[in-house]
Amino acid sequence: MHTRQAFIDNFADLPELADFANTAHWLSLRGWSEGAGGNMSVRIDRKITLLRDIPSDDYIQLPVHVPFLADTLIYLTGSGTRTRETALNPTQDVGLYYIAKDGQSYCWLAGNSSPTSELPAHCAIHNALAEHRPDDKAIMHTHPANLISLCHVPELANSKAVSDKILRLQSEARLHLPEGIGYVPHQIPGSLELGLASAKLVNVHRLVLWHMHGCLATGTSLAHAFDYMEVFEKCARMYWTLRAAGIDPVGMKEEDIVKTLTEFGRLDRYT
Ligand code: 2HA
Ligand code: ZN
Repeated sequence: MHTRQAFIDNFADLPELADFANTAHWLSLRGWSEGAGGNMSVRIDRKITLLRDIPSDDYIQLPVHVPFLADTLIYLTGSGTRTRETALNPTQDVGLYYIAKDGQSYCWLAGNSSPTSELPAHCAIHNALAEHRPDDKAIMHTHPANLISLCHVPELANSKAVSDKILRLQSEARLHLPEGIGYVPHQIPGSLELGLASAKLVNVHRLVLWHMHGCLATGTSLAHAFDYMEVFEKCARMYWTLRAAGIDPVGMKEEDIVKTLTEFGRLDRYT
């Protein structure tokens, strides 16, 4: 819990906190974010009135330059926070941060003041989203068992293979995720390298699977990011159910996928 004096007085009323609470509730129900696993952030570019000027000493240098986040605000879950508690008390677990005009430093404004160790990674990914897919303002990272299990199949441990195999198992999956799933080979959890590798992939991919770790989803809100995660997780669950029944599923025919994407005008996003 923070003991510092917040820079805004209406933190509890900000609308994004409901998105955090609701999504944390569902992450917890799904069992995807065990313990303090996972983290979430939301970027906002509207202006917020501060109670006073931010002292220059309050700024903390970022290890990455994020010019597309200059002068924006980011909500981020705190280090060690548990989704099952964030759902009940978002003002305690979520912090609000300001990214300076130079895009090289940040400072805390309100709420939880010990950000997840993945703050630089989240900033790097938001920077890529702000540049390439500005409507997508939410990032959710979590550890769904059926998705992590896919990384244990060597021939599925890359973007093309996992997308082709898993998103074929249900007729609307590829419609939600025409570009397929991005894949980041092993990186140290919480590292900037993991964030930078993900930032490169979110240019096109809504979902990025982290080798033997978990998955990152992006969306216009946390609820939308959760939707994409659910689609992928459902297909992975079907995959494991079929494998357990002794079936190695072939899934939809290529021509049926192409027909479906054509019908919905999304073939140009299919790679
Ligand atoms: O503990 O999941 O990847 C939060 C995480 C880090
Ligand atoms: Zn994680």
